[in-house]
Amino acid sequence: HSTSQSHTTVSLLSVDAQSLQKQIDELSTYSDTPAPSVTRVLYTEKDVLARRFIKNLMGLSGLSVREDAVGNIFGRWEGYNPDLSAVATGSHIDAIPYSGKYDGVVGVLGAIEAINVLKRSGFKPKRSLEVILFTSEEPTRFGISCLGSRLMAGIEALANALKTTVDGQNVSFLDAAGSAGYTKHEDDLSSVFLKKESYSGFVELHIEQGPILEEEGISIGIVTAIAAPASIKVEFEGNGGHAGAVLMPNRNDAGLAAAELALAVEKHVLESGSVDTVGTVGILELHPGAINSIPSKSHLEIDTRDIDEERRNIVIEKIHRSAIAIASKREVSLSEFKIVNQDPPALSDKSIIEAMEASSKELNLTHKFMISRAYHDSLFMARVSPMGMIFIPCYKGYSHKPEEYASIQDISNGVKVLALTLAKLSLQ
Ligand code: HGY
Ligand code: MN
Ligand code: MN
Ligand code: MN
Repeated sequence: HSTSQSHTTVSLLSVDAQSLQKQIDELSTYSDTPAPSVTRVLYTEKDVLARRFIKNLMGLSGLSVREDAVGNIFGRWEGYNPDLSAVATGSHIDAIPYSGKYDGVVGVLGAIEAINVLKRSGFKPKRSLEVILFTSEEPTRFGISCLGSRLMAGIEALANALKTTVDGQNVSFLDAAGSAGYTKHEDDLSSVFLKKESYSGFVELHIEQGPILEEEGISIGIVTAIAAPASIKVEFEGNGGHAGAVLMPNRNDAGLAAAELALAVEKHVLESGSVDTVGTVGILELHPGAINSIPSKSHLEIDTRDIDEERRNIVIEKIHRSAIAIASKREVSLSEFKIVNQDPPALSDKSIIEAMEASSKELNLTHKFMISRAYHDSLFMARVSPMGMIFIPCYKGYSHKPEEYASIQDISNGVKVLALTLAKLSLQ
């Protein structure tokens, strides 16, 4: 294996853009909502169809496919030094309700195409290369984000919690996993934990989900850090009652308590002192949900993030104090205040940043360092392997909505940077 291997000639890197676009389009049809939206939730029938589609493509690319107990899927290209820890890449294909067809997908289909690009160029990997389809990155079904990569990172608390976790229809995680062909047995969950040194590097290709690259006309984002995400579940309970008969002084309206807390979230975020602090109440449900019945129960789910972990934690503290204050003022009970996750940020690894930057330069692609405000499976892979992320522009930064779009040209640029970065890391 002469050193010429180490200079994968850039000119030999050719992306089959037409097939890649066709694959993106076909994958988007495995959806529970009509085009152009995509809804694909963990372990549902559409998710299983999409997994089959990806496993088939991995096979066509000559990758050997394995799946772990919860459905993380690995496609491996054996290197000529197979005992060395492998280099991995990958992302997710689950999609939140009424979202788009590029979030996550670009990093799975693009990763398989990056393997094809390297094979077509005659490249031979020293360290094996693996494409990972993380079983679910979105929190949609069980309220747990990055479920597959959190488990791979060896988080015991999650393995325990999953033994009793149920979804909104009271289906247990293990029954749902079993229905999709994965484990039904709780003691299999720890088998998902990655062995130490499994990977010498992990790189994820993803759309930016922000407007910067498109606005500045830059082709590639080199991610230096991923912001710190947190999510909170809150419930208020009051006496409810007849919307006509109960006079205002006699009410303890759980719905108004929720509304007031939602505005308090906005207030605490805005007073953080930084534009990098964000807060969202994306779920707000009222029970019984009848126009003429005073809400006796309300359920909110709060997402708050910041690139500064301390500043984010102060916001969580303030939200908690407001929830208690609102409950006592309105004489409702705060029946639940549960911090579902409160994760630290992750930093990309210096050597991986260098490999991504060198690859962008060799490909003559404009690039810039930036942080990721969205979280990704990379946030947890960073706990078990040096991590890096490659961003490509997306239309007006739109994401988590059907108007999400990335051009096949931008996707192809990202695939080439990924391919060249994987080649460099594989030969290290
Ligand atoms: O919400 C996120 O940051 C990710 O796109 N699921
Ligand atoms: Mn997403
Ligand atoms: Mn994503
Ligand atoms: Mn009535």
